This record gives sequence, structure tokens and C-alpha cells, in this order.
Amino acid sequence: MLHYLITSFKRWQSALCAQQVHHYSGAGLCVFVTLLTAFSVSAYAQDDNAETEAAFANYVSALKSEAATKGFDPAIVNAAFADIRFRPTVVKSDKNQPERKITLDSYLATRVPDWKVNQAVTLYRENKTLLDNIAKDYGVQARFIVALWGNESNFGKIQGNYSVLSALASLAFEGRREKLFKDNFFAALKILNEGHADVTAFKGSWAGAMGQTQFMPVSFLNYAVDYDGDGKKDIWQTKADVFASIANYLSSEGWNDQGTWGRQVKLTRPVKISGLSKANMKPLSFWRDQGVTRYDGRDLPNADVNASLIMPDGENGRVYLVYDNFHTLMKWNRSSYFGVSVGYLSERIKRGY
Ligand SMILES: [Ca+2]
Repeated sequence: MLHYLITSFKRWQSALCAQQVHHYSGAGLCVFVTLLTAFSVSAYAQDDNAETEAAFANYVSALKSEAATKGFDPAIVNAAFADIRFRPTVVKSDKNQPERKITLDSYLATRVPDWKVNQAVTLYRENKTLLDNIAKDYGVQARFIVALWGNESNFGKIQGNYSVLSALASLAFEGRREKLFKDNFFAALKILNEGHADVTAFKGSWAGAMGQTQFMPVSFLNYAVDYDGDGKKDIWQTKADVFASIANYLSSEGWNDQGTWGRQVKLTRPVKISGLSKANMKPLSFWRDQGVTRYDGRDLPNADVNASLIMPDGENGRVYLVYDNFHTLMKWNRSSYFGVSVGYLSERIKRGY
């Protein structure tokens, strides 16, 4: 009803004010109706906010009832629900995720600048013993652990400052991907219930990605590790847990440390097949026969490896042959730009080390 009234006001206002150009006598009424429209829109906005807040409060209270059936410690549930608020900015960020308009070249320049490479190399050296032990335990080369750490949170410096519970409840309430965010909300409660984090310090990105690894709560439950053995899987503060959690994710998703991620290549003539589909994985000898060379123009190596050919920006952009490990990176994040940036940073770390 309010929508209808406001729309009518607005129509009346534009009609009157358009007339005003031709009939001076309409001016007074035009100003009056303009003010009236402005007033009703602002009243409506307040009304709308109040309605949203009330609906959100109902939604959260239903979540709390559901939480009570899941066997969590009631004290933890009460503490967790004490300060869950609707976060319109979270919903706005989710709706306004920019479509990718940049090229892979500029993405790599932004994601893997020289200072980040230098920092990655320095931090690798500083944490060498720990990283090498974890690399051995999980079968994941340390440079990939460092590259993901740098890519996800700038080596722990940018973890997000949103309340994880408020962000996830707001996104579930908004409803477009309710199940995804609700599952993550209850996973978040489980993390609190298991004592890995304190509710007051339970922070993450606007989407609910947490800590130095930027795991969503469901990923946390699947992959996070208590490597230092203090009883907490602490991906916020404890480097041992952060590195081991990253390594455990990759190794659980099929990483093989006998191989690498892929390589940039050149096409000497157009290729018939490309793309990440597993069905398009062919031996390097196949790609050699298709005229694919190393980036410097030499023949591809004689290794017995299957690879997919990808052209994230088409034939005129960068071209890569990527291996099984790249498919594992795609499970972490489905963006091929992301996968290439992790692989590229890992190469720079290797060269710089
Ligand atoms: Ca720990």
C-alpha cells in the first residue's frame, strides 16, 4: 500500500512539475507536492527499516530455537545470540560483488605486487622450520601454503572485522542463498561450542570468512587443524594452526607434492580444445603436438603429466597448462584468476627463496 501511495505521489509530482515549465501557476503546488513526496519517502524508509529489523529479530529467534535442538551448551548459545544484529552493509556487499572487468594481467599486478613477493619470501624464511615440518606432514610444498596465506589475508594482516554471526545471520535472512549461510551459521555455533574461538573475538569478512585462512565455518569444521596441540584450532592467531589448516585443506582435496600447479605457455597455432573440464586433460605430448610450447618458446618437457589448457582472457591473453593440483586450488576458490595468482606467487617465492 505504502509503495502504491509513494508511487502515486511521485507520478503526481513529476506531472505537476513538468507542467510548471509551461504554466507558472503550477509552481506552488509543484513545490508542495515535492515536499510531500520527500516526506512520505523518508517516512517509508524509516518504516521499512523498522519492518526489516522486526522480521530479522523473528528470524534470529527462530535460529535460536533451532540452535537449542542441536545439543550446544546453552550458555554458549545465549552468549552467541546476545548481540546478533542485522547488517545491511553485508547484504549490500553480497549483492554488489563486482563483475570481473579487469584482465588477468592487471589482476596479477594487483594481487601479486613485488612487495607481497618480498614479504612472502621474508616470512617463509622466518617460519622455515615450522613450514617445512607441516609441508612434510601434509605433503604440500611450503611455498603454496605461504602463497595462499598471502592471498587470503595478506599474511594474517587483513582478516575482516565483521561479527561472523551477524554477517551470516544477515545473509541467511536476506534469503537468496539461505541454506548456504544458515549451514555456515550453525557451523559457526559449533566452532564456538567446541571452544576454538571466543564469541567476543569471533570476527571475519562480510561474507563470514574467518581468520588468516579466510575459511567459511563449514570449511573450518572440515579442514582446520590444531597443529600446536593446545586443544584449539586457532586460525586467527596461531601460525602453526593457520599453516597446517591450509595444508590440510589442500591435501584433503587431493594435492600431490610430487607435482606443481601448471605453467604459462605459448600457442604457435590455434588449439581445438581448452578449458578446465577433466575430460580436456591431456598428456603434455598431446599439447606439444598441438603446437603448444613453453612460454620462452622451447619444447614442453618430456614429463608424463596430464594438463588442461586454459585461456582465462581468451587466445590473446595469458595461456596456461594446468595440472591436477590446479583443480585442487579450484576447490578452494572457483576463480581461475585466483588459482593462477596463487600459482604465480608460489613461483615467485620459489625464485626469490
Ligand atoms: Ca592450536
